[in-house]
Amino acid sequence: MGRSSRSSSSRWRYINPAYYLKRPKRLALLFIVFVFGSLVVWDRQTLVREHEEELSKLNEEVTRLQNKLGEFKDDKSVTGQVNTSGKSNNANRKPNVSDDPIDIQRREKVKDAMIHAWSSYEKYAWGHDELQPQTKNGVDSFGGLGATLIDSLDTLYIMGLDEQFQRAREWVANSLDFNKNYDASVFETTIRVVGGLLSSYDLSGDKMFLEKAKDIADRLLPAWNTPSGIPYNIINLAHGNPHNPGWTGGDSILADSGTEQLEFIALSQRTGDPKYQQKVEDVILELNKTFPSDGLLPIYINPHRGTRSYSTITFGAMGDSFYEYLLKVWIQGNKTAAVKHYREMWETSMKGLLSLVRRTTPSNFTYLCEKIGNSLTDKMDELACFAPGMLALGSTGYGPDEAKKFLSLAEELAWTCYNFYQSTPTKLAGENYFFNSDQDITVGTSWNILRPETVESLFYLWRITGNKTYQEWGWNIFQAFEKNSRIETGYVGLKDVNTGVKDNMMQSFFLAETLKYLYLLFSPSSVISLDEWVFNTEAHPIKIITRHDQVEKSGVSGGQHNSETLSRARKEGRFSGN
Ligand code: DMJ
Repeated sequence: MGRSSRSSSSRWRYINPAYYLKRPKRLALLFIVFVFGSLVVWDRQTLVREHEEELSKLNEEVTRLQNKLGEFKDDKSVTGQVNTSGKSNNANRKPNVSDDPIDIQRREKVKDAMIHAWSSYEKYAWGHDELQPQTKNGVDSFGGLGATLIDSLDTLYIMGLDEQFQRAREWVANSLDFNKNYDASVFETTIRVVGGLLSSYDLSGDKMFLEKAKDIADRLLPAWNTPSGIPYNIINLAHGNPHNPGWTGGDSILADSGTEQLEFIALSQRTGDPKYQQKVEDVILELNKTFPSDGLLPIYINPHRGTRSYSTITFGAMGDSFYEYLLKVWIQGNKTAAVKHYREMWETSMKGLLSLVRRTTPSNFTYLCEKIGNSLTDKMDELACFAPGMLALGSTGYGPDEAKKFLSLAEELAWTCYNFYQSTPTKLAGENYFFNSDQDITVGTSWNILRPETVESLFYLWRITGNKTYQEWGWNIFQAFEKNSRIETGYVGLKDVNTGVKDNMMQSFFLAETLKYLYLLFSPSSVISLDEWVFNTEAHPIKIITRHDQVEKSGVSGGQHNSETLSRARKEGRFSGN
């Protein structure tokens, strides 16, 4: 007993600091053991991390090689991964008649980028809205609807990433739940979720996607129940209660209210239920009642009175896609009389756009001003860089002289947008630019969040002019993303395009839009042909379905007859999914 207590007390002395203070050699020994131990642990952790990274790279490589093998087996002479027939993924690939070897190489690189972005999302943020690559976690910036997953579906499909598409499809079928007590943005949910699901349906023919699109659209629909028909911009997905954000002073935002037409018209066409189309077309009819002679609307509209509030006019944030959809609904409607008023409104707005065009000194860069009241601001958002693409796409509907004028304006604006990228040390564009006399372009807000607008325009210009310069510009932008934004665990934006300091967010539109437009920039024009498909503002291709031209023949124009036309067409069975 006495012995054991002595021996235990002698063991305790080893944890008494005084013991070591009297014995410096033992203290030194203890320190060396501690340092050595820490090194061993640290080294093991580094090895594990390196091993994990190596493994993830190997996995990506395996997926890439598997895909290559799949393509090779399917058809040695085809280029596109896309199936535009709406049946199975590997059917109906277009022959590789005029495919350039450099294009093939480049789109493989873009596909590798998609595999890297997607694998990172799968690994660290599966089912969440977006991946934060630096901290390796998911965040639910859109209410937990799997925004990146849904936004990526059609890109995966077009690139022929079949296994990834199937895994994502299973998640949508089994885990996607819209019954969320969450105040969702009607605009963001429509362009990403409704658009992504409809596009997946059009590409794959899988009815499950259509059912899901209908489910979420039904939850959004009460937002249009306002006295003017201009929708509220926020709605709770589980409980309804539509309203506008506090910071707009009760107003609805122009882009948020006029960028649901493509998706909801497509939904009516595919379900045979006119209610979706009716709601969104009424918005345009309401705006058309008092449409100004320059076709430019301020960003705030009162949903009760349908009137415009004193606010900025812009082709950038909060205005942009309203103008885009005027043109695209006309294209979606087969340019028939039933959609003539969309084209007319768009052409009016393009007259307004011309009034905002200015040129810099000394280099003569063309840009679009913003306007409030009668005064112009020499500022342009990168977001407005969708406009060159829109002008190129719309130019084909004009007579020869006007077409030439608008195409040439599109080319000038695209050159400016490309220089938004080229003018910074990282070769990535900032969020907006100012144009001061004798200084050409100066970056304002200097972050870059992986936005797509410039490559989107380069894609349209390449398709419409066939000028390879646009491919070169797109390739340079892609390389700048690879250099500055690619990290081991995905892609991130930059907090500052001057310093290259990175942020911690992989935006879902990087996979939906930026990488898709880049991939298509290096693909033959038969892959998602612009004659058969129209892209929504989140780059989700929607199949163009023939609108009945009976309205055209009777000389009646205007959407007020569309619901009648639609239900007649439904009875005649002309609105099937594909
Ligand atoms: C996307 O969500 C859409 O392109 C939208 O129209 C504008 N903003 C982002 C991309 O920048």
